[in-house]
Amino acid sequence: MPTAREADSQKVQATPVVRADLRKGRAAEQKEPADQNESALRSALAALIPKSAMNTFVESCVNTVAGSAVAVQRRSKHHPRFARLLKLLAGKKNILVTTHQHPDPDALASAHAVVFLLSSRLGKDVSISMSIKGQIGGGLNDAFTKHSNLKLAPWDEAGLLAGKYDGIILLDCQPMFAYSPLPPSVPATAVIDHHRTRGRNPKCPFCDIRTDVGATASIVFSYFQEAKVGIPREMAAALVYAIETDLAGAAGTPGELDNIALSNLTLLADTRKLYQMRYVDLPQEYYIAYAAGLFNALVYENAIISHIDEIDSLEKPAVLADFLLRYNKVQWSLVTGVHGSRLVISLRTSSTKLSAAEMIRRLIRRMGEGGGHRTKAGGVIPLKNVSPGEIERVRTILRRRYLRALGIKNARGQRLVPRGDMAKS
Ligand SMILES: [Mn+2]
Repeated sequence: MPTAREADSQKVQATPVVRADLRKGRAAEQKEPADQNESALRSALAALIPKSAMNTFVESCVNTVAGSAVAVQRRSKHHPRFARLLKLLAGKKNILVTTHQHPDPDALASAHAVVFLLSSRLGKDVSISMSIKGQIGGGLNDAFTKHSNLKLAPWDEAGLLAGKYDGIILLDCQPMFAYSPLPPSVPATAVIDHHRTRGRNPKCPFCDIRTDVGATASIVFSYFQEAKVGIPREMAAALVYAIETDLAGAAGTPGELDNIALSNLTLLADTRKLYQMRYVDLPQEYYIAYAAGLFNALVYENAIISHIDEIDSLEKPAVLADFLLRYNKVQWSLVTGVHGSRLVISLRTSSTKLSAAEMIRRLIRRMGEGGGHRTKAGGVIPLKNVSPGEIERVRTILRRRYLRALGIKNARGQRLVPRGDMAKS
């Protein structure tokens, strides 16, 4: 058992390594962060850095961050999760790493990072591939895919059914979810996720589901800490962006692990890449969806609801719901969009009285499927046909249930953007 003092010195020792990387401008590609050559580094650095107020400031920042990283590492010593996963994958020859259909940055970055991490630990003769079922939608997710240099193998449904893979890792999703890529007859070896489910955890040999964590990417970060594997700068940028976007709309509620992951990854991240991911070029459809979302938005006391038609990617209702939740008078935001022959629903809340996951269940009861977290949830309702009448019928049911669940009696909504203002130009 290390004494408190030893534990403290561990904390300090991690610092010069990070600082050295910062000075070199590249914290990546480093396989053994702490431990090695530390005293040498520390004295070299002491000689290099003249004591100034700025250095003291940087040092204290780095100390704080390194301390929290060490805490994650220490905790994982008592609950080794990644070690358990590695053990389970020993001897496997063909491993599939996958995530939900219509993946978002958290899903994509997490899967990408797990491929990297496993490749660094499993032998060369093991094939580890990342594959996504279906298309990656246009807009933000598509742009993210390009910026993060993902290598995707084509989805092989027939191979999957024929038992081509002897190990399957499912991230940011669970086998019984509507958007799971796995056929019911194909079990996952490992499930790593942060979504809430009503029932029990899925049955699988390795199950790491932490609903108090804001992003699957944060859980994956903790594996890197446990395995002491360095994170390349581009990957760190992708992971920061992934955590940020999953936390959007739930602002102010990152969990402890998210905070630690964000502060550490920010030090490592290629900031140019991160900036590119944050400010991607957007296609015209984005502006059309935003315009419709704003134009159709109705406010009922502390709840807002809006609709967009014909979406080409599932992220649009989600992005709009996040944006509408920021209206300073509301605590609930609901946006629907028509995707093929389904109505897609995104729900956001800043209220602590009722979780978004519970609300979505009430909204789509006996009509569709959905789920989510405390502050964010989503669902899909199959439409009998895509006629305006059918779409309106389902939307009316949703609105009634929404208002009833929130105890809102006044069924007359106020426009967020009055019509006159919208028409002026
Ligand atoms: Mn996620």
